[in-house]
Order: sequence, then C-alpha cells, then structure tokens
Amino acid sequence: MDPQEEYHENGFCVIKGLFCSSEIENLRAVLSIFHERWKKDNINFYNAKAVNSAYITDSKYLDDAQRLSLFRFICSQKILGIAEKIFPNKPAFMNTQLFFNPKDSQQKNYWHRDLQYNPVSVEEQKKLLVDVNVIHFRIPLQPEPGLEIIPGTHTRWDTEEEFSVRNEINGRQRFDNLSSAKHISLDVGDLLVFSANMVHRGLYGLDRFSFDILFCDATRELVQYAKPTCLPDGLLLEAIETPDLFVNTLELMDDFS
Ligand SMILES: O=C(O)CCC(=O)C(=O)O
Repeated sequence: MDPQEEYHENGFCVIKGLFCSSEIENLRAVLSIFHERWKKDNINFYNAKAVNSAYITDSKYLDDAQRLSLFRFICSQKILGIAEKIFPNKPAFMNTQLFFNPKDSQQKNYWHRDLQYNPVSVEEQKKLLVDVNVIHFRIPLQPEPGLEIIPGTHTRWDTEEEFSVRNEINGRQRFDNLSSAKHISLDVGDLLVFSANMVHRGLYGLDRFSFDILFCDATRELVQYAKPTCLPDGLLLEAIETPDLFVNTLELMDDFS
C-alpha cells in the first residue's frame, strides 16, 4: 500500500528513513535553540507538566535566518509532496509544535482526539470528524517510543470504551490501556503522518524530541487558528523557493480579516 492509501484506510502512515542526517542536524540546530529559550521563559509550566511547546516559527525565540530554514523545510518537496497527496483538496499551514518528555517521569499520558478540545457538543464533534482534516507530520530528532493510535478512528466515532477513557467517565482514566491500540515507535529520519482527529496518545520515554508540523484543509474557518506571525512575509516569503503553501494560507487569512 502506498502512504496515501495507508493514511486514508488507517488514519496514519509511516515513511521510514525519509530524511537524511544533514536535514535532521539542520533542524536540530534551530529547534534546540528554540527549546532552550522557550524553557527559560516557561520554566514553571515546564517543571509542572509540559510535554510540548508550539508556535515554533514565530519570531519570539528565533531570528529570521533560523525561521527561514524551518519555512524551507516545511515547504520542501519531501513534506509537501506527501501532504498534497493526502489532503482531499489543498493543505494550508496551521502550526508547529515540539514534543518532549515531561519533567516528572511518572507523569501519565492521555488518550484524546484533538477535536475534543473545541468547545462544542459531542454531536458537533462527530460532524467535525467527517468535515475537517487536521494532520500532524511528526519528524523525530531522537529515537522515540512514538505514539499509540486506534487505527480507523479518523473516520469512525468511538466505541463506548474509547469514549469513556478519553473523557474520563464511567470510572475510566484517560491513561488506561485500550485493547485496540497500535503502537508506532519512530527512529530518526522517519516521518509519521497521523490525523489529529483520531484517538491517540503520546508515549513518553527515551529522549524524545520531535518536531510536528500541522496542516489543515485550506478553508477560512480553519486557517483562523493559525497565528499570522508564525508565517513568513515580505523578504522571508521571497526567500522561499516554493512558497505556495504559505501564500495560499496568507490569502485565506486576509479573506477572513
Ligand atoms: O506525543 C505526544 O505527547 C502527544 C501527541 C499528540 O497527542 C498530538 O500531537 O495531538
């Protein structure tokens, strides 16, 4: 099965060894700077419970040269070639995140669908599941335990057990094991593509440090969740060889404002 068929059937696909060591080392150089600065600024949150940071491409912690290297990576054919095959229509840029281990090694992870954090009813969430695509592209910079996912839940609603666990009802806890889980561990160089809509949880451990790029359907409604300062403009946009992803996203943002 090719990656897009696999994604459409299961809600995820892994492309092993997609990135070479220089691509990974370039990313690591920039992302390590971001991480150290972010930690310093968010020390209480980091010490208490953080497992990720976001808005990596903003100018708060990185200079333009560092941001440009991330923008170029995001627009590279290796990434966008896959995104364009997977999205039913065009992808737009939504956000970036870094995932790392909690400070407390006993901290539990949690099953969820990203869409459950929208302040909408369960019936509306079921509709979002069908209507809206938000997809993570995870690039691990260290070997990592990866994720557990429930294959197929990008298109189907929960079983009673899944619903109880991720919502912590009926005596269940959000870190309980789920029998239908599939474990995906990742090595440096791999790309994991997975639907944010599906039931999933991160697995903590090893020295995990991964870069996630989030793409969404190119619609005005979804692009309003992207932060304008996380996109390139002016000279930075001109310095990207194939900037269509960002140009399209910026145009949709303009439409919205
Ligand atoms: O890796 C993790 O900690 C969780 C990842 C996740 O849940 C997500 O990206 O939505």
